Amino acid sequence: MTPATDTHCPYCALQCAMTLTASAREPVMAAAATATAGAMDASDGASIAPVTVAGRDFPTNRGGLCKKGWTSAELLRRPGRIEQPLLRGADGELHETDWDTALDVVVAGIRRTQERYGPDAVGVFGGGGLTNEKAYLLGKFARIALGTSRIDYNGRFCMASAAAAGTRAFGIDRGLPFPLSDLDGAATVLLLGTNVAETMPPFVGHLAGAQAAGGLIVVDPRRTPTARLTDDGQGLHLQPAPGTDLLLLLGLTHVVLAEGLADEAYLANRTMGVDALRRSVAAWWPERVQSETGVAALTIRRVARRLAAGARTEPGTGGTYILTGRGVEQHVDGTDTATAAINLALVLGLPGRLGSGYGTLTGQGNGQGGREHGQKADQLPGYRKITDPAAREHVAGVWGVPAASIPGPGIPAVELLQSLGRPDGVRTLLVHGSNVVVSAPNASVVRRGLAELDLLVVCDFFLSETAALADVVLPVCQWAEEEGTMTSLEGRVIRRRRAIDPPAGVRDELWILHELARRLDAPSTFPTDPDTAFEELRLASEGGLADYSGVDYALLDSGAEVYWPYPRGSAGTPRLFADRFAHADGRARLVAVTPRPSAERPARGESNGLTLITGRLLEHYQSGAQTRRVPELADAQPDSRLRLHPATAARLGLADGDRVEVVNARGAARARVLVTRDIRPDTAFLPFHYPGDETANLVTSDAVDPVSSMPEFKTSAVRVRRLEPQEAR
Ligand SMILES: Nc1nc2c(c(=O)[nH]1)N[C@H]1C(S)=C(S)[C@@H](COP(=O)(O)OP(=O)(O)OC[C@H]3O[C@@H](n4cnc5c(=O)[nH]c(N)nc54)[C@H](O)[C@@H]3O)O[C@H]1N2
Ligand SMILES: Nc1nc2c(c(=O)[nH]1)N[C@H]1C(S)=C(S)[C@@H](COP(=O)(O)OP(=O)(O)OC[C@H]3O[C@@H](n4cnc5c(=O)[nH]c(N)nc54)[C@H](O)[C@@H]3O)O[C@H]1N2
Ligand SMILES: [Mo]
Repeated sequence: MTPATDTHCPYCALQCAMTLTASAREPVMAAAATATAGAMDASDGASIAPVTVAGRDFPTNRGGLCKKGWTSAELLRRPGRIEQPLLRGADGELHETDWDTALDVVVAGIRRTQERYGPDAVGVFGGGGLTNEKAYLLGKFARIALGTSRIDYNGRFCMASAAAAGTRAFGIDRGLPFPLSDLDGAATVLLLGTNVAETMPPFVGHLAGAQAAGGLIVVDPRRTPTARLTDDGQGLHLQPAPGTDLLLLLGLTHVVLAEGLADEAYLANRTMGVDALRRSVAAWWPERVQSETGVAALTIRRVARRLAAGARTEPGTGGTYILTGRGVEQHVDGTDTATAAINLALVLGLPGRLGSGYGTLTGQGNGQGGREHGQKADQLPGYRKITDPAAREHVAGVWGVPAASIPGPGIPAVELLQSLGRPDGVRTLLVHGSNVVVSAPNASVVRRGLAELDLLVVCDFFLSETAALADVVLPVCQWAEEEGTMTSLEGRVIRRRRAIDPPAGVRDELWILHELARRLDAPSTFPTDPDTAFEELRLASEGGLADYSGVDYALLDSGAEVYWPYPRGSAGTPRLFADRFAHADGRARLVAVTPRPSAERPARGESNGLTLITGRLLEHYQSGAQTRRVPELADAQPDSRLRLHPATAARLGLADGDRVEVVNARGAARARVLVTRDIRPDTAFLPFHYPGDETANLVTSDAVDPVSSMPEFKTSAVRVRRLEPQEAR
């Protein structure tokens, strides 16, 4: 038995602590505990070391894990793992090759594209699941090994609007500016557009205090498992029409101001812009908001008073928190909606107050760290702006290159994907940690663009739907095979630990970047070991907003609680904003926002026009590239189910289990009907975890928020059409 390894879950930003135990060559025990993986793997039978997962006590998950966490080790040795580089041959198929050949093909392709079309014709698409070390070096690789500005990542689909709103209001973007366990003492928690009971199950434990106090308030067009936590007097579920949260928030802020519930001293001392804010909410009285959102005026008043009551308790006891998720952010006005939530929190005086606050729930495993260290189009490490001359000088100094050699800002993810294959667009694309064929909006455009590329290179451990289209697939280490750091949704920096050896033909992504940079005669260094990479990241981040300069592996390994900003010589920052916000004058900005119409409301006169919202199921993670390969998870949710209200199903003549197509001008996604009372009659819901003709993103819009460039995943105008038996599979 090898010793147990303490690490964290590979999936979401909660980063639940777990212990992995790998045992060498154990006898296969049929139907071994579900948390023991590998035992049932027939393909390479005896060579498989079963890895056992156990929840570990930690302030966020307190020993708990969800179904995905418990089964995560299954993926370490599934059949289908890519164990050698793959190269598309003249026959159009992918064939195994050796590393030298694969890397030479990649470098020759990059050179060809650069010579013909210039450096910006080579693009890089990163991911919020990459460790800090990999995300940092990917940004560096793009800028100085490829010399391209064309790098962005899937966090643009995920956190960009909340990040933009946080930066605009507070001057800094850390999803939760307080430790998650602070929520335990709250009497009131307003959850806007987040379904934590399915997306971060162990999070629910932190809501117990608010539930017991009758103060959990969930805003979701669906009666989700999270909304059901409010049953039996434990709180309230508000079920607005999709995309109307901004109005609801204006209404709540209106009531707080109109009823004298605002923290006027806080507004005067700690904020700017209150006069414009007052004017902007003046006309949004509750009855008017009711007619737009469907939430009763009485309820709006009740919620505003409840939020304010918590805001006026002794600091640290029975406070109020306002938290947002993708449900309110993935809209064309997502930044403004998150801003409206921040405005409400500021008017109540919550941010920076002990035991109260505002936050957004970061999604991907390293969604927080992944948006700090330079894989974003407009960014350099340490959350620096790539347009800021001082930032460029600093980072160029660390890299040992002239500042002028660092390209300027690139283009955001959706625009980058729209440019694929165009003469003036990206013609060679390197993908690290995203399955865009399934997860990007308006997916058929992305599929066409990928097919037009001169060269597509995908690093992955499975043949994801995107990797399956690649010219070169480079197999990389999985979470339990690599070392590094992740930054959780709390802004807490944690260690990812190697528990087992990767398969012999698989390489660490740092090694791949190093080898490509070397072959491209890149300046500077591309360290292959994560510790050295982190040492460089520390220096590059020093003095930036996301300053990690006081953090090192020894500190992290000591078990210390490490929250950024952590400047050298400091003790880190578990709680932000106690005395000041990050703007130069220390004040938060109230930014007046107004609703904007969306093209995705159902067309009038359309008899079965519905608003489609998309989101997540407990059992699947994102594009499903990983979880669809875990039998227990795939069996539980084998195919895409369209949630429809019974009245809507009856109107459309549809019954549970019917095969349908969800259609609009962009495309069609297939699903089976699931009739449920847990959704509004004007709304339908599809999970986005499925490939092929079940891909929900075949109908979503690639319209983006003007501030954050985040796409509108959460509202699409659709019709539903029954598939005739001969059409159904
Ligand atoms: N099981 C599982 N867990 C995950 C993930 C996963 O794929 N699967 N992904 C991780 C990642 S990257 C992320 S970003 C998080 C996302 O975590 P969440 O934000 O919790 O997830 P979603 O399901 O995308 O959206 C949340 C809710 O928003 C609601 N919603 C849709 N439209 C609206 C609207 O207009 N207004 C309001 N108020 N609500 C609306 C949906 O009904 C849905 O229940 O989850 C993380 N955890
Ligand atoms: N309709 C709709 N679409 C959505 C959303 C929605 O709510 N509705 N949500 C959006 C959101 S919030 C997000 S975050 C995106 C996520 O969607 P994607 O960006 O597609 O994320 P994943 O499915 O996690 O894809 C990650 C891929 O990278 C691989 N991978 C994992 N770790 C690593 C690594 O360390 N290195 C490399 N090279 N590969 C790795 C995995 O095997 C997988 O194939 O989807 C977005 N798309
Ligand atoms: Mo996400």
